[in-house]
Amino acid sequence: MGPDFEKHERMSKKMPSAAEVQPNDLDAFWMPFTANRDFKRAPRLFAAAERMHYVTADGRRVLDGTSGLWCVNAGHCRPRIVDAIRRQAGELDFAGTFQMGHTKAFECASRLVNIAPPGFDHVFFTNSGSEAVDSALKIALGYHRANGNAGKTRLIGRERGYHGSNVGGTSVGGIAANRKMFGPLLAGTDHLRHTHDPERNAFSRGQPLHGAELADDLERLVALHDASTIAAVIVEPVACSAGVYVPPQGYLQRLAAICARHDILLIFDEVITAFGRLGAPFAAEYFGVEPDIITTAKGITNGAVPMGAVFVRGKIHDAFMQGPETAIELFHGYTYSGHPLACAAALATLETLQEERLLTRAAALAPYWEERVHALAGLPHVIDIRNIGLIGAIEFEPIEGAPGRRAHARFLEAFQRGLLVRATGDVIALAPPLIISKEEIDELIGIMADVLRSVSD
Ligand code: PXG
Ligand code: PLP
Repeated sequence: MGPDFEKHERMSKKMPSAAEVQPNDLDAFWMPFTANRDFKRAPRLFAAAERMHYVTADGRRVLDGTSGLWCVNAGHCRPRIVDAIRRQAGELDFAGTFQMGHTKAFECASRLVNIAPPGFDHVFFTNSGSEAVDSALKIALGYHRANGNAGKTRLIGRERGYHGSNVGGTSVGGIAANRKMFGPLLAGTDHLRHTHDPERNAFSRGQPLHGAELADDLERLVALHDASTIAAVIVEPVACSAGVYVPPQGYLQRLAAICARHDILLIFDEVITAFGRLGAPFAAEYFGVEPDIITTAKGITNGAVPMGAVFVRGKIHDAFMQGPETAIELFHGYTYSGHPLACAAALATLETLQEERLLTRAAALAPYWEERVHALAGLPHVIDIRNIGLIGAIEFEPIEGAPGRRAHARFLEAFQRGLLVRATGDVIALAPPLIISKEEIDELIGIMADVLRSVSD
């Protein structure tokens, strides 16, 4: 045992266990998307997890109604995935993928394109959804330039869209709170109208009936900017983060047709919807739409190691492969693109998802889920309920002058009662791991109903 090891041991002995962390120790970590001061006055800390449950630092079991942050699709701490990461860490900790490689990255890419929609033959690795989005936007720009259309540079997002927190994703994102602090952001972006229409579509089950025509908003932007300046449109097939907006019937098909007509690339941001959330491996297949690029992350490794991936069609990859063979084709990438631990985790995740048929299980559960989620209609302040696949959303009438407070209060009460949900605006979003049983769905909805009855304001 060398001196380094002893030093490490001494240091680790000084580290408090999760159960010993006191509020004052919470100061250094500037938490993302969190009311830091409020959180640190009464922290909510997890110390362990298994399958459908978290265990808090003080030993309470909490049913996971959100798959962590929409990522733990196969449930927590699955042994095959844990073992694969452990083994990989001892075998090859790191190898770069710039002008070098390692076998797991190639194996992982090949396995992933096998389950991707037909035609998505190539995959570019990143470490998060945000990086996947920024990579996809750059690939779209490079694609048009390689094809002699260097003027096609404008990037179109959608109101209420979330595409991560990097500068590109924030720029095409459509959530005011995420944008307003950061100045003009990326030049040359614009946004489609969102599709939320509670007057016509409240309490829709699955895809709402009204709103396919909102896709024509892209024609408005084409008329304004001209198609020769537009590189790509990026949308989430189901817009989850800003409050769960299910696409109206026919909307995505219509958007894809307009993109094709104008040589505008269609990017589906499937960071949440890929890997089984809707009951198909990818939302593109679920909706029967053919985008040009698909961004993924989260469920790709079951949340166990950070990873993202951009899937591209052959025509896009091949457009870059025209120069001399010794020339680098895409000047873009991350130190940890295709990290060995992430690749090991992704391979083990894929095996778990396939062996347990989890990529399609949500389709079988969806009718029961829909029934149970909509049973919450009529409870106090509920103004809309939405669902698709294994996703649900309950929207509350906002308190005047205090938007978001109602959902936040219900999120806190649910946590006290042993259920993790996610509050966004005045919406509670639900997306449990795909291994959930019908009894656990009943338990989740039962706790939610108690919460909605017991919180009075
Ligand atoms: N695109 C989409 C569609 C996402 O949902 C990202 C990109 C960014 O991924 P990373 O890995 O960089 O976070 C996301 C992430 C929530 C919530 O509660 C949603 C996300 C992240 C954290 C919380 O809605 N989505
Ligand atoms: N900043 C500096 C100074 C770097 O050297 C690097 C990578 O080499 C980066 C940022 C980018 O880091 P990453 O590749 O992990 O995204």
